[in-house]
Amino acid sequence: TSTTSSHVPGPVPTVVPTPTEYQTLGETGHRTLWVTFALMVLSSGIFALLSWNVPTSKRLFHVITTLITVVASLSYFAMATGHATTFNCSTAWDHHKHVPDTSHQVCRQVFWGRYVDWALTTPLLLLELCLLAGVDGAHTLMAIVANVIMVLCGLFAALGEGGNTAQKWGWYTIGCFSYLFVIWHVALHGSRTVTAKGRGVSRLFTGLAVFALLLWTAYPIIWGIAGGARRTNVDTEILIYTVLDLLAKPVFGFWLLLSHRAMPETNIDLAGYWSHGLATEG
Ligand code: RET
Repeated sequence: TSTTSSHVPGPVPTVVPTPTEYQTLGETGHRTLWVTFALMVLSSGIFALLSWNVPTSKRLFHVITTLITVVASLSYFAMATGHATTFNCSTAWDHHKHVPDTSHQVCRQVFWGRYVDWALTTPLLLLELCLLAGVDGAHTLMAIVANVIMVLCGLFAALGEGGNTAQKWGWYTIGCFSYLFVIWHVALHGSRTVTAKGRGVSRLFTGLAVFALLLWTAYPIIWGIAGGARRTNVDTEILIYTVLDLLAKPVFGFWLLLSHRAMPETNIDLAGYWSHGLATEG
């Protein structure tokens, strides 16, 4: 009387579904996205109008500034209509005991459209600062590429494994190093070259650069608290980024364009480059 164990009925394994908590935007966040979209469109229109009586050869700053808010308008339109967003799910985290909380998982809404926006607009903002200060092409290019790497690191951190993983905080750390490289390049080379442009341009550059430095530094801090550690809700995250985006794009843009208009020495002669490209040496 031998029985084969494979025929002995055993307990049927039951799969207990892990409850999921969705962290998604609410009515406030949704409205904020639409209002920001409207303000970005309005700013783009005003920036375009400001170049009305300016000859094309002197419109460089107008063109770049307008492009920045146009890109932001597109990104906010996408986010407000529910595009450019996904959910990043992971086991919950117990903030008191500092251990994973396996009782449920958390799926948080991530707006990856922001990173597309930043990847295009932050290089343009840097380009404006570098052009204003007269930073050479080599250092401008390095700052811009490091800046794109910084934004991509943020995107990988946001879309990679959720929870408190080495992957997420690893990407974040690499992004922060890239950011330090950007600051170092623009501040060091900008402050060196701008002095040749006189006191007026120096003061304008210093004002804009310090304003940008303070604002930009807030982004990785907010990212760490909201997107990274998930300690704020999605609506609060949207509100804070909106305030920062409005200061970093339209307010920065108005400051630059209105000062530029009053200061002929900020004009940059790109006429030859525009029409003929760069000449060879010798
Ligand atoms: C991330 C995460 C990775 C580390 C660092 C970041 C910095 C982001 C910055 C964004 C600036 C955005 C601006 C938008 C303009 O409207 C990507 C958050 C350092 C500096 C100025």
